[in-house]
Amino acid sequence: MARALITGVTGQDGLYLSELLLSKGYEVYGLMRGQNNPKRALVEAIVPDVKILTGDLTDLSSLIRALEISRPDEVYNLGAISFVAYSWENAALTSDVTGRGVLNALEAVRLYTHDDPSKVRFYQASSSEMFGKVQAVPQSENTLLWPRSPYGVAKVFGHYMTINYRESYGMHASSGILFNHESPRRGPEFVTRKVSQAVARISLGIDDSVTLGNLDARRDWGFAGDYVEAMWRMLQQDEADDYVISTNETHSIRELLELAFAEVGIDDWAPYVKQDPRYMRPAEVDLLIGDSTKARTKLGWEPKVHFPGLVSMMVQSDLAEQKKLAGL
Ligand code: NAP
Ligand code: F7E
Repeated sequence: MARALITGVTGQDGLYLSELLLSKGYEVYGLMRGQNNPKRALVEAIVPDVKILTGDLTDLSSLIRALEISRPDEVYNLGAISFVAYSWENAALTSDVTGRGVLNALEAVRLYTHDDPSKVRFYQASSSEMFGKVQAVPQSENTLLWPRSPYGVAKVFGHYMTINYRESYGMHASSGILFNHESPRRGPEFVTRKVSQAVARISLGIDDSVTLGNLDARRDWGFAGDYVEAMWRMLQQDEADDYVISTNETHSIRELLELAFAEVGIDDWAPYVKQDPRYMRPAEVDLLIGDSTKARTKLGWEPKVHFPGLVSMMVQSDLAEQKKLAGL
């Protein structure tokens, strides 16, 4: 039975990846931080077969301990402070967790496998935020990185450190440069979920508006369930490498609003949407659109869910959840 250790198991991707690996017969260990993590119950409810270990990406010895207990064939490093807006307000903490945490995870694997670092395969959750002020359209593995936030800068550090450990120690370390991916499990602080939740509440008469920031930003949005499949496929390759994972389509926040409100029968969303500078960012990533040709060719991966289906899935899920909460 193959064994996997996932950091960030309480997050959106950690849950989908746990489900995928369990369905493939893996023994799955999940690293969880904190002495009484409020998301523990969620993990236990959704993926009860995951074995939970405590540890923190800022604590090297906790990572080594987790490796010693789980003895994994594959490590998926999904743990991070992942909210871009928050990263300006907590830049040092974001650098420690999202950046230096990757070095800790790589170093833990190197120390744990001192005789042969290639015996544990390693996945790093890199991000399209590394492209920031984009230097090419669309963005591929060869596009120059120009991060625009402390989060993006920390991800660039982790990305190059992963490549460096591969080149220095022969580690089977791959980096997935994933574009935005969403789902009903997305945190409510991210724009897609903020909109799907608000639309559900507005259509049920619970709220009358939603307040957002920049409506003109464009993102390449895919479905998280599809993207974790790409992570797994990367670690099944003979050679470790870096791959862009994207739908190769871009849409604006305005298009997101149009589709989300249309899902509940509202054609004109404008009366329900307010804007507030507090949701604007000090430096914006205006346009992201990926070129995932390499992943499609080498990994045989492609997204199954496209933007309209994703928005519909999220709004319908929030409608069901909000109805339940309101006792409707
Ligand atoms: P998420 O829902 O925000 O999950 C982040 C996870 O990291 C949570 O389980 C969180 O645990 C954990 N974490 C935070 N600080 C930690 C620490 N100090 N030590 C150990 N774990 C810690 O993020 P996601 O959307 O699933 O994304 C997974 C990974 O992919 C992240 O690295 C993210 O940056 C990256 N990524 C995401 C996207 C996307 O569009 N979703 C795109 C590209 C890359 P708590 O629950 O305890 O906070
Ligand atoms: O913002 C605009 C905002 O917070 C998307 C993370 O998973 O994907 C995610 O980062 C866009 C931005 O995601 C609001 O200015 C407008 O242009 O949903 P988001 P993100 O910043 O793209 C990347 C790939 C990651 O790696 C990250 O971990 O939406 N926007 N109004 C807003 N965004 C938010 N959150 N809230 C608003 O009210």
